[in-house]
Amino acid sequence: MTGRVVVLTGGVGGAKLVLGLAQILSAEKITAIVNTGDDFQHFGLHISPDIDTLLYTLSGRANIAQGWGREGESWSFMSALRSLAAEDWFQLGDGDLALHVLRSHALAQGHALSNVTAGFAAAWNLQTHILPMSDQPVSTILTTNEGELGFQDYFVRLRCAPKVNAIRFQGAGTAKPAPGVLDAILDARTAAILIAPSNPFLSIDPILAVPGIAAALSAASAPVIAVSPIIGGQAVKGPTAKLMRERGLAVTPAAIAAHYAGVINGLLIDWRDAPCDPQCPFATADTLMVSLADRARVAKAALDLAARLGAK
Ligand code: FO1
Repeated sequence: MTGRVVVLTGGVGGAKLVLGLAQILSAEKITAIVNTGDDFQHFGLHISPDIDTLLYTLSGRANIAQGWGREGESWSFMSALRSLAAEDWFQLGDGDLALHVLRSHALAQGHALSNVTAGFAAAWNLQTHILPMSDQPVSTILTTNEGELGFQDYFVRLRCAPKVNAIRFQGAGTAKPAPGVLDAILDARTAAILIAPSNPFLSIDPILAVPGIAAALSAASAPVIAVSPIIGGQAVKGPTAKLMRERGLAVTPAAIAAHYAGVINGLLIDWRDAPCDPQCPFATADTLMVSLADRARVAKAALDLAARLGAK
């Protein structure tokens, strides 16, 4: 695979696939377009969880078991916060705080999120291009049986318990793709565009909601391949299957393919869900990613499917 690869990603599942790609490609050939719908203002800090998960994962700093934050983190900030009777449902580790403080400071000075993110990546010698989907704020808002909730309230404070009736991406209408996003998608050297096995509704849909991105995916010569987030009728982690059931969808690769209809050219499904006809070109693999070798295997299987389909 000599071409460049673009991957749309959010959350821990997405970071795993990007790390897998980095095992089989030189990192500077990878451009990650990262969901920022989870971004969150907390105590005056701008937190970008999906960007930070990717920075930590690619730099070997991630707390892999936890799925977010840093390995070996300390929590004196949180214990001091609790001593002051402040809300403590959202854990901010001492090292993690450095990203949030520096990002908040830079944004307050008028720097763009994409520039701040590139600065962090450079500081940690990461060659992978990590682009937020937009430099403008786009906030995932969930309409639930417990009212309207911001993403982190739903995901962390309420542990995804509320029943979700609708999801919207506040600010998407006036947001623009961040610098480099459309160029990477439309670059003739891009051989494959992957949609990571992130939550389609909460991590990928916000990216597709940024005006111009879905159209660029359709116009790109590179095939768009999604990696199914479903394994054996379940989601590996997080509320994907619960959200599908709440939408009256079967928890199957065919439902994933239908959700991405018009955007993807192929779907990589897990062998545990076969036989299944996702009504689109597909390949089957073991998509469970536990080890680093697993991550590389899934990345390779997705690129092989892209190569099989060839340029559009
Ligand atoms: N997830 C949790 O379940 N509990 C937390 O306290 C928590 C804190 C946190 C702090 C910074 C950060 O970047 C992510 C954090 N996350 C936490 C994970 C976060 O909610 C998710 O990574 C994404 O928003 C969804 O993938």
